[in-house]
Amino acid sequence: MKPQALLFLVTGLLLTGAAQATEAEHVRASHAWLRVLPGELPAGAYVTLENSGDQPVALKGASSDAYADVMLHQSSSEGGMSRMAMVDSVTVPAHGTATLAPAGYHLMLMKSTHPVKPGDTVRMNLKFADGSTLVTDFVARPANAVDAGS
Ligand SMILES: [Cu+2]
Repeated sequence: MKPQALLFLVTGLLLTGAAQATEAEHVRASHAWLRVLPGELPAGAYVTLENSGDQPVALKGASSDAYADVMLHQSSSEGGMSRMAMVDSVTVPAHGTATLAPAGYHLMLMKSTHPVKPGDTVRMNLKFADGSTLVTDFVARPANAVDAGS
C-alpha cells in the first residue's frame, strides 16, 4: 500500500469513529415488534440483534417516548407455570445473534404515554453496556401475534 493510501485510510477511520461515538457500531436490529395487549397491560417487545464486531455487546435496556418504563425480562416456565424475571442484560456474542422473542427474553413496556394500536410504529432507543445506543423502530402487532409478521 502506498503511504498516501494509508493516510486516507487512517483519516477515514478517525472520522467514522468521531461521528458514531455513541451509536452502536456493530449491532444491527431486525424483526423488531411489540405485542399490544388490551387496556393498561404491559406490552412485550421483541427484536433480533446481530453483532458483527469482535467483542460481545450486552443489551442493558431501552427507553421510548411512548412508554414511561421499559424493563428487560426473561420468561420461563416452571411446572407448566409461565413466569418472568428481571434480567440485568442480554449478551450478543461476537459475530453472533441474540433473539428476544415470546417465551424468552423481552423488553417489557409499561405505562404507555398514549394509546398504541396495532400497525403503529414505536421508536425505541436500545442501550448497551458500553454506553452505545441503537435507535430501532418496533411495529405494534395485535394481542394474538406470535412473531414480527410480514
Ligand atoms: Cu415481562
